[in-house]
Amino acid sequence: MFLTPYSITLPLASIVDAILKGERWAIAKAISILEDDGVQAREIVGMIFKHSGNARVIGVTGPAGAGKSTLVGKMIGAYRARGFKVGVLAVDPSSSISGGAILGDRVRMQEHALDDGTYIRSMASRGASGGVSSALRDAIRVLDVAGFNRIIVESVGAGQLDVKISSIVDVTIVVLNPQTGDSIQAIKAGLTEVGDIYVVNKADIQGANTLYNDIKSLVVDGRDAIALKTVAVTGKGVDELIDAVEHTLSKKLSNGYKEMVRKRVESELMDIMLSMLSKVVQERIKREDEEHRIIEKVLNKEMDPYNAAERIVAKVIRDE
Ligand SMILES: Nc1nc2c(ncn2[C@@H]2O[C@H](COP(=O)(O)OP(=O)(O)OP(=O)(O)O)[C@@H](O)[C@H]2O)c(=O)[nH]1
Ligand SMILES: [Mg+2]
Repeated sequence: MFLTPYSITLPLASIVDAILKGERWAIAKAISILEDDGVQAREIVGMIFKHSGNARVIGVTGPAGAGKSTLVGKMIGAYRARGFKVGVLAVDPSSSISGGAILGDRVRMQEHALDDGTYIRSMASRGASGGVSSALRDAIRVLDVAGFNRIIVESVGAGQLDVKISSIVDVTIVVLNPQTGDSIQAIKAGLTEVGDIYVVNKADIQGANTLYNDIKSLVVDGRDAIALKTVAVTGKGVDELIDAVEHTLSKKLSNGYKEMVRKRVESELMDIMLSMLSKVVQERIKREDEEHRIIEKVLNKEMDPYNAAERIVAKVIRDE
């Protein structure tokens, strides 16, 4: 069935068998392979894809230091108490610079590290040529087929990624805190449209009520969203948060879910196609330069950049 050499196919197939049995070593191995983004990654996806689609995925995003990891740690406990198996993927934009954030997340979530119904993993947002979105979508699939029925994705709201997350997950939680003027930050970072649930964390700190009221009036009112207050360090408000997530999930499932999933598939295909095309175009521009000195022609003003680009695109389309 697989056209790859036997020596590669066999271990992958046994990794996939082990994933389907929920074995942790296999999950870890598979996600590492996905991060490397080679042929093996595609083969794994090919083998698990038909089994996927059972888990519900919850995105937790928001500015750095808002308390996302602490909150996710408490959410794990609350979901475990309700009998769910919980997978956590922490997408970590800073890990290419230092391992500090990963370590911090592990510490905050470590009380669950030995629990069989919990799997926690940090993913670097660098690397994969399809961008973090593809590796993340596939890592979610791995946890999904391994039997985790609630998967939480933590990402720092540091730009594009947080907005993208909302097109990958089922429910998006935006976490803000009163320490850093977060209502303005949220508005600036484009977080006002992506959230289903807005959490004002650190409700034990002065300014939480003001932020909560601002978020309610600026972001939530008039939209189909929920605002909540939590104290992640103590777990206060976390049960209400889980209730809100589950309420939002069942509402979405009964109304417009098919359309949402359809859009999600479309956006995944776009990501994959653009990444494939980008490789083709990169190779092509190299070849055009070698064969026709195309870059030099633009440099020498023999051709304008649009003309040059158009010529290359035309050749790519005609597959010359
Ligand atoms: N007072 C108070 N501090 C909190 C609360 N929740 C989290 N913190 C503290 O806020 C700091 C940041 O918490 P994290 O959970 O690491 O925040 P984060 O949003 O995951 O941070 P990044 O992943 O770095 O963006 C830690 O020192 C926490 O102990 C809370 O409810 N109240
Ligand atoms: Mg964190």
